[in-house]
Amino acid sequence: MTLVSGIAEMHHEIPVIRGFLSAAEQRELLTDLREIARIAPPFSPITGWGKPMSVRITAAGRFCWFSDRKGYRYIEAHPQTGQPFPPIPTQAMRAWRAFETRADPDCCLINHYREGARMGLHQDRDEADFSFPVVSLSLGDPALFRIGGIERSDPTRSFWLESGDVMVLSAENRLRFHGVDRIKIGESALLKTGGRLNLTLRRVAENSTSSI
Ligand SMILES: O=C(O)CCC(=O)C(=O)O
Ligand SMILES: [Mn+2]
Repeated sequence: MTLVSGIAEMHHEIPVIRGFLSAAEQRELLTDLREIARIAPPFSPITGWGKPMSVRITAAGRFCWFSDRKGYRYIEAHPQTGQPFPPIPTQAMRAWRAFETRADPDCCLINHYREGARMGLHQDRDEADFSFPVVSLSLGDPALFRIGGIERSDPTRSFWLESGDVMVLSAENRLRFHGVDRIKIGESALLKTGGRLNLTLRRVAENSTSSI
C-alpha cells in the first residue's frame, strides 16, 4: 500500500492516514458535495424496524445504499427524484486511486451526521467483490469510530476520525464490524452548521466499468 501523504497510524491494525486531504482539498470536496446534495437531496433511510436512521445519506456514482421496510439494498436512482446520482468528486476519486488501481469505485456513499446522529455496528457486505477496499473520508466534526472483528460479538476498539482523515478497510479488515458512536459537535469550522460528513468509496457491482 502506498501512503500518499500524512502519517499512517495503526488502530487495531486499521490504516488511518491523518490529514490525507489538505484544508484546501477539504474545501474543494465540500463545494462538490454541496452541488451533489442539491441534485440528489440527502434522505433518512427507514430501518427494517420502521424507524428512520439518524444519519442522512445521499451518494455519487452509480449506486447508493438504501433501506426501507422491505430491507436494504443498493439503488441506481434517487428515491425522491428518480434521477441517477451525480459523478464521484475528484478529491474522493483521488483518495480511492491512492489505494486501489485495479478499477474505480462505482459508489461514493455520503453520510451526514448532525448532533446526536450515530451508526450502529454493522459490516459492509452488500458489495460483489470483497477484494476491493472500502475507502472512507471524514469531513467536519470528529467521530468516535468503533471497530471490532468479523463476528458481531468480537471485542471492539474506538478511535477518533477527524476532518481530512482517510481510513482504508481492506484485506483482513474488509469485513470487520464497525460503527460510529458519537460526533464531537462544534470542533471543526469546516461545516458552517456543524456536524460531520463521511464518504465511503466502494465497488458495488462486479462489472462496473465507468466511474459514474
Ligand atoms: O461514518 C463512518 O465513519 C462510517 C460509515 C459507514 O460505516 C457506512 O456508511 O457504512
Ligand atoms: Mn460501514
